[in-house]
Amino acid sequence: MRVILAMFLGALGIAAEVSVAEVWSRATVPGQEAGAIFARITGGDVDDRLLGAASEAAATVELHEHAMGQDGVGQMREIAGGLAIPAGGRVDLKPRSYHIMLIGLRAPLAKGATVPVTLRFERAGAQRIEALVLDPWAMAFDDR
Ligand SMILES: [Cu+2]
Repeated sequence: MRVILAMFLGALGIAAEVSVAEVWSRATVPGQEAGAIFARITGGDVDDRLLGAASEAAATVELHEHAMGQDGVGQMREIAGGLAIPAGGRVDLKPRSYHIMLIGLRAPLAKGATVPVTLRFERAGAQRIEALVLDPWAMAFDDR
């Protein structure tokens, strides 16, 4: 079915682009000034790359990855050069892995609210998405 659809779209000259689903974040607790956004990204017909993100919800927005430090403590750092999204592949932004970091939240994130974010892809361009705010301890989109 997937192949047939690809052929059909190909015949129309329409390329399947990157798609983003299950976009979520966590409600903040008092005093918390940073948040993270998670999502499932599915590659399109061609290799692409997530270069960055922007949101009016925070002063600074960065693409982060999680790494284990030499002391065994998890650390976050900015992804240099963006995140590869292979054609037909799937990349999950999830806790303790890749995420979009919101630094300097302009307002607390309340459960049930949505956070607008614009993702910038190398080939697919800008994609506006909305993250659903879940519980502060949520570990996946289904934790509701
Ligand atoms: Cu981070």
